[in-house]
Amino acid sequence: MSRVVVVSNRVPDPRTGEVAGGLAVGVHAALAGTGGLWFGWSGDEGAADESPEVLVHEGIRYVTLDLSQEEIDGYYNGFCNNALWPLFHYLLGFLKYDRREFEIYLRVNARFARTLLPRLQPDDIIWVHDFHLIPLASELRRLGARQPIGFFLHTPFPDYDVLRALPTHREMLRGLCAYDVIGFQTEPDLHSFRNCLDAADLGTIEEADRREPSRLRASPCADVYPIGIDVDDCATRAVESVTPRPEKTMASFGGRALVLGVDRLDYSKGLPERFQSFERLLERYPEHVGQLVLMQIAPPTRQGVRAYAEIRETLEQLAGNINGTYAQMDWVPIHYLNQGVERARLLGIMRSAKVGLVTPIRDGMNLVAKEYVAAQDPEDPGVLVLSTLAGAACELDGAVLVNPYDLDGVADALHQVIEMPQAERRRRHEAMMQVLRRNDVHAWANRFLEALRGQHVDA
Ligand code: ADQ
Repeated sequence: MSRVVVVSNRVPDPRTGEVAGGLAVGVHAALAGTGGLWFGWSGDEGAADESPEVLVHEGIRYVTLDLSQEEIDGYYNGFCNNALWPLFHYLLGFLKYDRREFEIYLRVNARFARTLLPRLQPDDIIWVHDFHLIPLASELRRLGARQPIGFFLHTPFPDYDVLRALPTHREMLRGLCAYDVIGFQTEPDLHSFRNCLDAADLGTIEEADRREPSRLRASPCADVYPIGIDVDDCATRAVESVTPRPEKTMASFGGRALVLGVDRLDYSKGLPERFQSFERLLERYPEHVGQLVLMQIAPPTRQGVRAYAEIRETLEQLAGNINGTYAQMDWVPIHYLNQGVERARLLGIMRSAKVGLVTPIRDGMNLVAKEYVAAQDPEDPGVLVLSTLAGAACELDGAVLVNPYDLDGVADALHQVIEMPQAERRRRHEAMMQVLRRNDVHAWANRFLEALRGQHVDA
């Protein structure tokens, strides 16, 4: 079977033991099966001309590059996180475009291609992840790579009227069209992509094709591949870790019902609106005052980007104000933790929470929603309150769906689910578990790789 080569912005360090997150789990299984290669940024700063570090761990070859400070600023903090991230999340108010950063983004992609090319074997299949690496396929093709190259976008893909706010949107679309297979999280993302191709009228792609000696194509094979989780792993870890630690956590809340939010600290996750909705709940349904605790776990990320420092400040102020207004001697409404939590412990806390509150204002999928469901006790499950603007809402119709901008609507939903009868909670949970098992992370990776293998010239 062809070797799988995965390329992603960051590559996890296998020496730390923990393979975090859904992407890493799915990709890891696919790589382990074929003695694969995982290529990307080490996460460290270093001279741009240094050769990559190679580490072989359990049959997988990890090849990582350092980036120079200029590259980190221009490519990662700059074009990726100041332009593409807000653009793809429909949040144009956060969009910052700088032509120099775009050029550095292209340069980093070209450097990735040059470093990767000599390490490729003719019958490899190459799976590229996320918006950081959109131009990688065309760079590899320019250098003569003929292997099938696939791309999976973890974020949403925006409608054309949003996409065209980016001055270089045509270059980005052209970059995507150099892939053989493109995967999106949901049908609406795929639909937007197709509309964008039509609207941008990329006839010029074909011209480019004729000039390229390689196999650039005008219409890549695009489809929906919703990312999933390792359901049994989540459930097992949740059960194992629920005693004794989260019991202690619960004891510290005096046995009160827990409403739980778990997110990277990111402005797309709807955290200020979430805190305000909780405040609205206490205002409009005073019977919950002193009875419910909102625990929000949100470790800081992308600290080199200004908007992330700002969201952190906003949240600290909001939590302070709400706690200041409502706190009692032995109770504070919002327990806000600005830190990561070890995975097993996190799943244990999820299992102890009566409500999983997942209300991004835009999200490609949202794995926390899926992990929360998998972590529940099937006999007495908690309820997932989920934003209609998360990709996960396309699959998890057993959740109570809310619009995160509608603070009263979220407050009403919280009030409703706290009293939800056990039979209804079980029915909803069972329906969602069926979806999670059908579309788990292994099914996701296998389906994508199968499509990619089908593109092999000799297949
Ligand atoms: P993210 O935006 O990072 O991912 P998400 O899908 O929720 O969002 O995945 C986060 C992962 O990190 C989850 O596995 C979660 O358990 C973990 N995590 C979050 N907060 C944590 C904390 N405080 N401590 C420890 N672990 C924590 C991007 C896209 C998503 C898409 C994924 C996968 O933005 O829409 O679902 O990729 O495709």
